[in-house]
Amino acid sequence: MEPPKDTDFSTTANIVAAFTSARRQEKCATPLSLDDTTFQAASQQQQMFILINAERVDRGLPALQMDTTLLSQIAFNHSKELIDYNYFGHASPLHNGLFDKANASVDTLLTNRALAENIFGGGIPPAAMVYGYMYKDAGSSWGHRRNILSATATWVGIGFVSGAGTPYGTYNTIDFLGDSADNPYTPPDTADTTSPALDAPTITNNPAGGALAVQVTNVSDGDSPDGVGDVVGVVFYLGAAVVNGKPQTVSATQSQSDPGTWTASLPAPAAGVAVGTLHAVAVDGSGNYMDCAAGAGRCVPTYGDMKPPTMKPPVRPAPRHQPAPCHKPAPHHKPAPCHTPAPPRPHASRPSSVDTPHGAGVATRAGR
Ligand SMILES: [Ca+2]
Repeated sequence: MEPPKDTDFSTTANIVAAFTSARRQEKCATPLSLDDTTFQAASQQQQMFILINAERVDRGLPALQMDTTLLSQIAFNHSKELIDYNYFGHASPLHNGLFDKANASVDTLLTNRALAENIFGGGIPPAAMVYGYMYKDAGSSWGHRRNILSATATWVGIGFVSGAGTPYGTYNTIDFLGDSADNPYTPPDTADTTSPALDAPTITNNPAGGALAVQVTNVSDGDSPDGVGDVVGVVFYLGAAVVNGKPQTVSATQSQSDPGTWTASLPAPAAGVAVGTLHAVAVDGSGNYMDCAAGAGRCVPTYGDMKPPTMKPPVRPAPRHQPAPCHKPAPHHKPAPCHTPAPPRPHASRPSSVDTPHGAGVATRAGR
C-alpha cells in the first residue's frame, strides 16, 4: 500500500481516519475505535500500547499485557543508548554486541521464550510510528508488523526517549515477549530505575604498542528490587563506544576474589585515540548503565536516574473478547486479509528510503 504522504496524526479523529482508511485498503471493514478523551490524556507509551492492542484485537488476536517494570525499562534504556552512543540498531555495544539487552536477566526472562524488538527514530507522534510499523513497513519486509501481530507475543514493553540535537529526535523501542502457560512470565513488582555505581577506570599496564590492561573497582548496584538489577556486565572502550555503527567495546572479566573489580585487555589504541579517553560502563539487569570516564572520580547515580519520563501505572489491556469482525469475509465473499499479517514483500518492491528516514529495524531472538 502506498502510504499517504501527508497523513495528519494531530487529532484523534485524524488518527482514526488514517488507520481506518489503511484497513479498508486491506479489505478490513472494522474501523479503528478510540476514545478521544482517554487517548489524548495518555502518555506516548500508553498511546502506542492502545494502538498496538487495537490492531491486534480488531484482527482477533489477544491483547498484549504491558510490562511497565522490566520490559519497559529495558526498552527505555535501549532508546537512551541509541542517543548516548549515537547508533541505530538492536545489538547493544554494552552487551558485547549481542541482542541481549536483557542479558542480565537472560536466564530468567528468556528461557524458552522469544523476544522481538521494533525500534524507530523520528520526530513524529506514537500513532504515526504505529502506522509506519503497520502500513508503511515495506522496507523491512513487514517485520515490524509481524511483531505487532505475532500470535505468540503476550507481553510488551515500550520506551521513549527524546534528545535535542540527535539525528532522529525521538527514539522508540518496543520489546515483545512471548510466554506460555507452561512457562508464564511475571514482571517484577517494581522497576529498577537506578544505574550502577563505579570508580573511574584506570590503566594498570600500558606497554609501548601493546594491549592495555584496564581495571575498574567498586562496581555495585545497591538498589536492585527483586534481584534483577545486579551488575551483569562491564565493558571498556577508548574514545567512542560505537564507530560507524560498530561496537568498539570490550567485555570485562569479574574478579573471583573481589566481585566489585572488573578487568579487561584492550587492543592497542588506534591512531589518534588517546589512552586518556578510557571509559568503563557498568550495566544492570534492567539495562540501566553508568558510563564513567577515566579521571572522573567515582561515578554515582542519582536515585531513579534512568526512570522513563512517561512511565505510568499499568494500563488495562483492551478486552480480550471484543468481537473481531475482520475475521469475517469481506463483502463479495473475498477473504479478509486483515486477520493475518501481510505477506513479506520483496525489498525491491519499494525503495529502501521509504523506511530509512525513520531508521526502523527489527530483530527476533529465540529464547534459550
Ligand atoms: Ca539498578
